[in-house]
Amino acid sequence: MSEYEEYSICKDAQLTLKKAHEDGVETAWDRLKKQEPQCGYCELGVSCRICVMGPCRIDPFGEGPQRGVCGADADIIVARNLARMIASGAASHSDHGRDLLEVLHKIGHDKAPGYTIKDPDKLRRIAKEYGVDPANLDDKELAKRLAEAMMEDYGMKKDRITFINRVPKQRVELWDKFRVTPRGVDRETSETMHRTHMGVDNNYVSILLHAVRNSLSDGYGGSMIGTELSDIIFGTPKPGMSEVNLGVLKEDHVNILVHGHSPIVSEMIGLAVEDKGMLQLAKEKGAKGINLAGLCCTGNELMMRKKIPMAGNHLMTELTMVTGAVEAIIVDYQCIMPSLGQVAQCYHTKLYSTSDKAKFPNMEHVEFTPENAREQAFRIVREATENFSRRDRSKVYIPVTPVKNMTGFSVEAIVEALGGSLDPLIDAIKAGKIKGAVGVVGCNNPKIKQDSGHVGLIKGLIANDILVLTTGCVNVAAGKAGLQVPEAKELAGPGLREICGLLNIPPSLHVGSCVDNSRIVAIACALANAIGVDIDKLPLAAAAPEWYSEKAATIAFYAMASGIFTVLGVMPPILGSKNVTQLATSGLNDVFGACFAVEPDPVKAAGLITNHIMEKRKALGLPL
Ligand code: SF4
Ligand code: MSK
Repeated sequence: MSEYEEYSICKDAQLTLKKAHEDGVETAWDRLKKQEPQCGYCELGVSCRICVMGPCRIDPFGEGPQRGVCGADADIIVARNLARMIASGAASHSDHGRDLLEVLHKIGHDKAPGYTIKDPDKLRRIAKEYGVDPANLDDKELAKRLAEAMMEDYGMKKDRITFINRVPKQRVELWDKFRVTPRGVDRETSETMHRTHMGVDNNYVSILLHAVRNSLSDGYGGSMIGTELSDIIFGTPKPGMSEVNLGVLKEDHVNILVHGHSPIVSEMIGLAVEDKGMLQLAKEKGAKGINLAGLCCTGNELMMRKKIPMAGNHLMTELTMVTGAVEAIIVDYQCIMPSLGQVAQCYHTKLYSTSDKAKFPNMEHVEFTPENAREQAFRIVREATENFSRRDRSKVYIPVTPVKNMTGFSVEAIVEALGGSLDPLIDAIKAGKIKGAVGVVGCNNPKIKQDSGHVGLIKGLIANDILVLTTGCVNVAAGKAGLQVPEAKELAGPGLREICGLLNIPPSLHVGSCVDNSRIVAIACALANAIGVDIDKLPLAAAAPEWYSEKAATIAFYAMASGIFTVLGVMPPILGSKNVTQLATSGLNDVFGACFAVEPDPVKAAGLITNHIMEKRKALGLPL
């Protein structure tokens, strides 16, 4: 096995990594090696630098200090660190949602040229959920009123956020009982920061319960608002075919990549690359056209709605430039490695940051606002196209051809594919043709062979007749492995194969970006409501086999608190506290009817999840 086969299961990653080393480019894998051994205290979660009486560390072997200078023990320190991770994840998703809210509000005020309401029916449906009567209001007025109603969810005007109304009654009663029902999107994050300040909450259980509330303010608040508004403004996704891997780059085209999470910037870039004047300019520069492709979750947003191909997931972002065929990468925020500028120094790629809150070394900053987005997009696309002349054609290396990937499975699209209601899915689950469903979500992490966790787990699940829903970086992994095309039904068990054949869908469905995990919990709520049970009674699970990000920790928490058993492939930094570890891996079951497991081996993880699903089926009296 070559060194590169140890890093990734993907041919495009292996081959471009080899070239990266030949070109003298350093990647995340190289930097991980230089970091090793990583700090054991931090890995266990027992280091604290919350105040400057510290930094403090607890000796995990019991011989050295057992309390920080303030007196905090391992339980308090681990719980506070974990809660702060969750607050950061919730803040990231929710701030992304807020940016969309701002665009919606500005559409209502005619201050966002280029942005429109692409799904007016959904605007009306969501307005009703928010108690705004759409009758006699045009789209613009309604956009304004809905935006204002949603803004209240961010503050503390209400006693609970609005989308809690989607959650089964039994679950909300449980949340109310344990006082974890989220009140305001920003309020819960702010309270986490307050509680974890020195000298505030020093009970590890109540710190973690609030962390649950904070995560729910993301899943049913910021993320859910982000998803629904993206659909309203950019269109609700419908199924269709696209492509994945580095082969989506075109040797004879100007290649432009968009990277990050928000569709606000990429939507305008998408318009600019189709402009006739730009295409003319590309031809003058010797290119056949302009090719737009995505990375990470901005890529997922574009793929879901416009079927624009994806060049890669998290660990592919540096490697795209090694092809020598990328004229520009335009980033918004989240999961963008600060190393990109360093890699770009070795090639001709131009990098642009676009958000006031996300600037990077060796990247040009071209700030986008709802008012100027169209103009700025044209400026960047023009510069990228002109940059084609600087490409050294002798160095271009696109090592693979693209693989097909079916995409676009929004909740609405799934319901439509099922003929207008979730009943056929429920019937298939009841009959045992589909044993259950699992959200496989999250990132790449160089500590795990790239995409091996995702692909191994999905193959194991579908073979056991378990339907998979993917978001985030998993989509690219599953797509490259050929798991997200209708033909992949051949890898599924007999029941799932039959259903996929009838509906002409893959056994692993792409439901969107990281904020779109809210689609998965929305489906779980709808299933539970239709059957008349709480979510924890359903044969469902979630997994994040290669997670790295604080946002993934938040997603895992809101999945668990919704009653969904969640398996992580990478250990969170909690082992330094026996109490917190016990609570996370079993104690939470008594509260939420779900807890966490950590299992890096995807085959074993598939086994754990299958057993869990079978237990849930047995409890419901369904055939095994
Ligand atoms: Fe040390 Fe306590 Fe300050 Fe943390 S909060 S750094 S444990 S003194
Ligand atoms: S982009 S959060 S690396 S899934 Fe959403 Fe991928 Fe994880 Fe970022």
